[in-house]
Amino acid sequence: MEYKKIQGQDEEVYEALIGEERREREGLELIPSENYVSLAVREALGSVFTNKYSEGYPGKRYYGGQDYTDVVEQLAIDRACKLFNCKYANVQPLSGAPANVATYFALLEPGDTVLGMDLSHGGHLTHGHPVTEITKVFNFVRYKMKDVETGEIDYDEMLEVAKREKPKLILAGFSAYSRELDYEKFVAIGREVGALVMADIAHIAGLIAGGAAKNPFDAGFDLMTTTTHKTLRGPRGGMILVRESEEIIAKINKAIFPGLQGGPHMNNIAAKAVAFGEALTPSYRKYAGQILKNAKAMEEVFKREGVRMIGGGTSNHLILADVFGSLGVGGAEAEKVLDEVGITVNKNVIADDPRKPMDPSGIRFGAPAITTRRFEKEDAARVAELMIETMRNKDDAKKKEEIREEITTLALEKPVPEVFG
Ligand code: DSN
Repeated sequence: MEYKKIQGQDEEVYEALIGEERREREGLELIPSENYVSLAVREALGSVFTNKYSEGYPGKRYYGGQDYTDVVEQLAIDRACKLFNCKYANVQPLSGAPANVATYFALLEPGDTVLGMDLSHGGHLTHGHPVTEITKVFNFVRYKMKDVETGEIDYDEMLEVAKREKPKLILAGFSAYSRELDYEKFVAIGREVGALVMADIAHIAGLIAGGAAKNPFDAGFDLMTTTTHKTLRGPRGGMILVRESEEIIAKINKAIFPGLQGGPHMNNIAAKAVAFGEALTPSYRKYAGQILKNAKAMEEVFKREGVRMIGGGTSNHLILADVFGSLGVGGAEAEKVLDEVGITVNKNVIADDPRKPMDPSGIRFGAPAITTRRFEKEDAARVAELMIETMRNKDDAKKKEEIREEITTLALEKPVPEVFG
C-alpha cells in the first residue's frame, strides 16, 4: 500500500507506516498469534463503514441509516455460522478478551466458578489470571497438564476439581499449548457436574475453519469465543459462537450490547465478512493444512537438534521451546537475538517455569504467517535451522549478519500475496 494521502498530510505517521511495511516485508513473522491479511480485508477496514454508528443488531438498531451495515453484519454472522457449523454468532466483540469477559457476564453470577487451564501450562490471562479485573467478580480454578513432556492434560484431576469446586463454566482453550484437547472429555465432565462447556479457540480458529483441527461443537460444546486475526486471517477483532441454544445467544447479545460495548466497529465487521468469505474457499483449506505441515517441519528440526519442546512437539500451529534449558539462552535474549536476524518470536513462560515472565525459559513461535507467504515444509525447516544457529551463535556478529542476509533473501523471495487463493 502506498499511503499517499497520509504522506501528504502527516509525515510522522507516514514514516512509522513505511517502517512497519519494511519490517514485515524483509523479516519473518513467527509469532503464532499473528498473520498477514489480504488487501481485500484491508480495504474493508479502511472503508466508509468506519463512519457509522450502529448500536443494536441487524434489523434492530438504535440509529437510522443502517441499510448497508445490516447487510455486512448479517453476512459476517451467516458466514461465521457456516464456517464453524453452529446456529448463532455475535460478531461485535472488539477482540478476544472482551469476548471472554462478555461471556462470563452473560452466563454467570458474581461469585460463580470457572474451571480453566493454568496460565503457566498454556492458558490465557482472560481465563482468570490473578492480574485481571474479572477475578474480582468470578472465582477461577485450574487444571494442568499431567505430563509436560507429552502435553497430556490431567483429565482425572479436572474431574476431581470440577466435582469439588462445582464450576458453572468449563473452559477449553489456550494461547501457548501445542497439542489437541480431548473435547469429548470436557463435555462429559461438564455434563457430569452441570457446567456449560466453552472453548476459547482464538489460536486455532483458522485450523478448525479449514478442517485441519477438530471442531469442539462436534463434541457438543455449548459455545466458543475467538479472535478473528490469528490463524483465521481476518481483521483484529473477536467473535462469540453458540452451537444451538437460543437462550445462550440472547444472553450473549445482551452482554455485548448494551451490557459492555457501545457502537460496533462496522468497518471491522465488514472486514470480518470478507475474511470469512476467504476462509470458506477451497484454497483456505489448503492453507490450514499447510500450517500444520510447516509447524511439523520446524518441530522435526528442533527435535533433531535436541531442543526441548513443551508437550514434546506440536499437533497444531505453534511450538513452545525451552531454549534456556536446552541452549542456555533465556527467552528474552532469544527473542532479542532472533529479532536481530529478522525473525520475530515471543518470549514465553514454560510449564512451571523457574524463571520470571519478563525473562522466562521459553520462546513461542509458529507457522501461520509464513504459511500465508507460501512457505513450504523445506522453507520452514530452514527457518528453524537458522533460529537454532542464531541462538547458538548469539554473540557472533558476523554469523548473525550472514543469517540476517539469508532471512532477508528468503523473505523477499516470498512476499505476502496480494490476493489469497
Ligand atoms: N496475545 C495473544 C497471543 O499472542 O496469544 C493472546 O491474547
